[in-house]
Amino acid sequence: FVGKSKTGPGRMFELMDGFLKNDPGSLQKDILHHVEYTVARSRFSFDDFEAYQALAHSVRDRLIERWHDTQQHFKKKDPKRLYFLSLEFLMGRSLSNSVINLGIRDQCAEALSQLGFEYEVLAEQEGDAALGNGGLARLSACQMDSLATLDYPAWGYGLRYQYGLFRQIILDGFQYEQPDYWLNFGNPWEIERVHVSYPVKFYGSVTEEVVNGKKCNVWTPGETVEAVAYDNPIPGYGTRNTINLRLWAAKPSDGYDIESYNTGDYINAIVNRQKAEIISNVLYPDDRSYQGKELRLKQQYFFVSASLQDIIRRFKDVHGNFDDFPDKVALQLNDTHPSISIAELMRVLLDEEHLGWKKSWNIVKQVFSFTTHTVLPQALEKVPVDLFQNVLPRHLQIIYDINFAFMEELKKKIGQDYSRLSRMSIVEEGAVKNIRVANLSIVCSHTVNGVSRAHYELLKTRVFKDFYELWPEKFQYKTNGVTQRRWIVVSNPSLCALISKWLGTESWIRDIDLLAHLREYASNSDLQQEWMTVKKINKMRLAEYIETMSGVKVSLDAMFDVQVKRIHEYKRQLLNILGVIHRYDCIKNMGKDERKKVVPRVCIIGGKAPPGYEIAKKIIKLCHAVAETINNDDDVGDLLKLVFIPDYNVSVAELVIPGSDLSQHISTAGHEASGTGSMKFLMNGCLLLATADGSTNEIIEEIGLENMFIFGAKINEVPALREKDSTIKAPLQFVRVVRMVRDGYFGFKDYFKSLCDSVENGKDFYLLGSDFASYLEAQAAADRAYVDKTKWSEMSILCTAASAKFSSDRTIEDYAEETWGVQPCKCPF
Ligand code: GFP
Ligand code: GFP
Repeated sequence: FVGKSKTGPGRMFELMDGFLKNDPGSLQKDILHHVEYTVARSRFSFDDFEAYQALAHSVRDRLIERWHDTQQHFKKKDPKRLYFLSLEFLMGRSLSNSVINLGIRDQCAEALSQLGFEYEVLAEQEGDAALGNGGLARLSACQMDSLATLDYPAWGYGLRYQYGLFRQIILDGFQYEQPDYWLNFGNPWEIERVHVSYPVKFYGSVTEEVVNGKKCNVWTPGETVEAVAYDNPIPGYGTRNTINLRLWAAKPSDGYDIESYNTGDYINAIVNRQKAEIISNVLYPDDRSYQGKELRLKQQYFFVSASLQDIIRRFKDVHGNFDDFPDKVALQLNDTHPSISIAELMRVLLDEEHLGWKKSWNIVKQVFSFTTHTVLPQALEKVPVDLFQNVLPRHLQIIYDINFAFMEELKKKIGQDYSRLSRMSIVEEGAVKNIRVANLSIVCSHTVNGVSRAHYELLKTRVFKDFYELWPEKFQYKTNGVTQRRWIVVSNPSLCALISKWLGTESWIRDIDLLAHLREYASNSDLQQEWMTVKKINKMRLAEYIETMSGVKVSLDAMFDVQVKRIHEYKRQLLNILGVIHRYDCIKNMGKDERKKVVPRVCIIGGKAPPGYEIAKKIIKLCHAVAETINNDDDVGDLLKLVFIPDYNVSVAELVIPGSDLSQHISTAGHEASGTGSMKFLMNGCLLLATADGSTNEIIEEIGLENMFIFGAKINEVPALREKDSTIKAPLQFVRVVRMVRDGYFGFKDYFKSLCDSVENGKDFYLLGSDFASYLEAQAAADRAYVDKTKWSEMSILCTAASAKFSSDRTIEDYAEETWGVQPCKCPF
């Protein structure tokens, strides 16, 4: 291994005698080295956290080696690269995932045990990197893992928020938000790149000037902020390829502000500069309506401007002109959040590269692909024109020009249908004029993707119907997937070992289709027994956690029934809680003999409510109030428990999901674009109780209705049900349980009134009432199935076998082939 120069750094590599070794002895030496020189502690006295830091740095060294080789290899081969632009990445912990993907977990454990430390204990020292809200952000993280594993020449780009998603604290059953200053104790998984930084400009004005005899628009910005790169190596599994997630942090620009300094206001000049850092300070909690927020627009532009400067710089390092740009660059827009990059690329090509409108537009329309993650109209971002004009005046001009050309083209096709023209326009007219970011993304992208087949159908027939009729060829879908590395190998090691034993290979970790072979053994009683033993171990882990967090002791014989996800009315945690109240009410009214037949349940709910979402917060409080009553009722005992798991995040999910028997995915049909939680539960052999919404429809095809508990209105039935007054259809049981809440059975009568109102008196938009009876039937079917242990274990095995389709490896291969046009580029060992 020889570098460029015999006297320069290349010589150093030669002296290093190749790569770092991965045997326990070498790892131990490295850990001690980092204890002494990185953590600066004595090698004779360091605690768990310091040992974790030293271990993390030893692993990071190995990541960096691979990362270097991968980047060099990509440089040499110059393949078409995929750039994944996303405002959110929910990475969780890095240590556990890295040691698995590098194949050094057991060696690390051995090295540590000789030093007197336990690997599992150290892994718990790491905090989560929670740079995202929910499904969308965790999907980005899963997709990065698949991109690396499948050797795609990909980069992720995003923002390095100083504060991740808020921490949820529960006091007296109410949610409180606490800032998550996740960088407090340093972050060994990132590499600060002081030399990789770009100026990002805001505000100012645009003037028309003549440059070299040509009329040009010249933007004179009013503020410049520096974007500094922080690189996060993402290792693939079973490959040397290690790709990069580059996150930008805002720093004050180095430029000299003569005016402020001349006026003598030195201190204020510095304080003002510091304000630049605000841009990358905080992640917006998902309240699904960002309208009018200047900081959010600045965050979006900040990260795409820096990313595009970096991407164009890398391209220009090798290419003399832009002709090959679309053959070398694919830009993926993860939802509308990075869509301002369309106008930014146009601006760079027009104003800085002077390619002219036609040529620039021709490039732009070939490089962007857009994936939308929602069906909710209120979640489609709009930016007030006034705000745009102030923050990004030149970009607004460009968007107007794009829209003008689009409207002209459209008129030629559809004539003077003004209502359709106005619906499709990128500019929304009205009391407040807005830019419709989704329309901009569709007009300028070559491909628009949905995240499940059902989502795609809704995009075609409802959300983007006008656009689909105009450009049917643009629309595709890639059903979401999750990575089996994180969701089985890391989070459920016992199940991982069992699967490998029965399949006779570990290859399924890379080649997920092999998992389907588990079907062949689903009815084998030996496997069933081992399978249920693994489940029990995981349930024990979860039960211990529940006791620590909530003080509630739960029985391992009970069915663990889980719903964990962001709290939202459409996800219907309220339906779940009302179902629990019904179960409680039934038990209370039973005789002794009848009670003997009850299947014991532990109902587990977890998730964060967006800080400004009042109803979601009331749902959390209701859950606690009901739990308080049930869990303290000796009459009920182990037959029913309700627990709320606070501060749900990726590492909590890694504990909860393997220990679940049943999980609920019960959104009102037509509201969940895909859903990915269900896939993680499926992989872990957990049965699903669900509505036929989002990707569940495809899960049904893989596993069969007989192995699931499906209930409720179908997507196409929902609009008609809403037309009718849904309360008319609500069954008596529903009226009764809502009445219990209204009447103060669980206390807080006045506080819960608006929650009850939201599902009664003709206001039950999410159809809890009309789905209630079939929900209870599905729950009863789950109880019956749980009693037959043999049947239940067979169904559980079939769930894992059926999860093969829902690996993000499949999703990424489909994107690479059908949307991005990128090929694997494998770095040699
Ligand atoms: C990348 C990395 C650099 C690294 C080079 C060469 O550069 O840090 O030195 O690869 O390995 F970011 P670009 O692809 O950004 O040019
Ligand atoms: C959103 C959608 C989900 C979808 C994910 C990933 O998740 O249906 O599965 O994106 O595509 F709502 P949340 O961010 O809302 O959790």
